[in-house]
Amino acid sequence: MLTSKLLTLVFVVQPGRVLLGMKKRGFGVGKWNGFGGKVQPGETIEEAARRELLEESGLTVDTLDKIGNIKFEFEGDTELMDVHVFRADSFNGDPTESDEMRPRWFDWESIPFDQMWADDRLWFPLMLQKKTFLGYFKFRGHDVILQHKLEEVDEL
Ligand code: 6U4
Repeated sequence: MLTSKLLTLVFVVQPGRVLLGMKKRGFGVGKWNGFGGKVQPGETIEEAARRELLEESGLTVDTLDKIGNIKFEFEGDTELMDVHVFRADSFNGDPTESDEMRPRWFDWESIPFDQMWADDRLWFPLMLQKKTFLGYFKFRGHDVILQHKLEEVDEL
């Protein structure tokens, strides 16, 4: 039976640029990614998203928009990752390096997809255009996508 683990992923987006963090340790180390992590007991998913964003980037946001939900399956693993993706279009504070992440702005034209999770290049265009989406990706290891589904939806 497949069980699932709730996670968050937040992108701070400004006209023409997006903030990514270089993951310094843990799952996805060495990749540029959004900010996020596991939802803790007693937290809502949005509270978890705000907490992880602050812990990892030093930023707070007034509004977080739900933009996507992606389920990841890893071959041989019975636990799905149920990742709730958010977008923030304004923020407070200065991006600050943490133990876990080194933040950096990237222009939309130079997003480092080669150093990101392989699924990101498929759904980033939707996220940057503020289109909401549902996705499913099945991975072999951390680099090969065996199967995937991606659809735009009216609301999440
Ligand atoms: P802690 O508890 O901090 O040691 P860690 O193992 O570092 O946990 P965590 O909690 O940072 O992992 O969560 C992993 C993060 O990676 C979440 O924000 C979700 C995100 N993520 C996982 N698979 C992804 C994928 N294929 N594409 C992507 N983000 C992914 O863009």
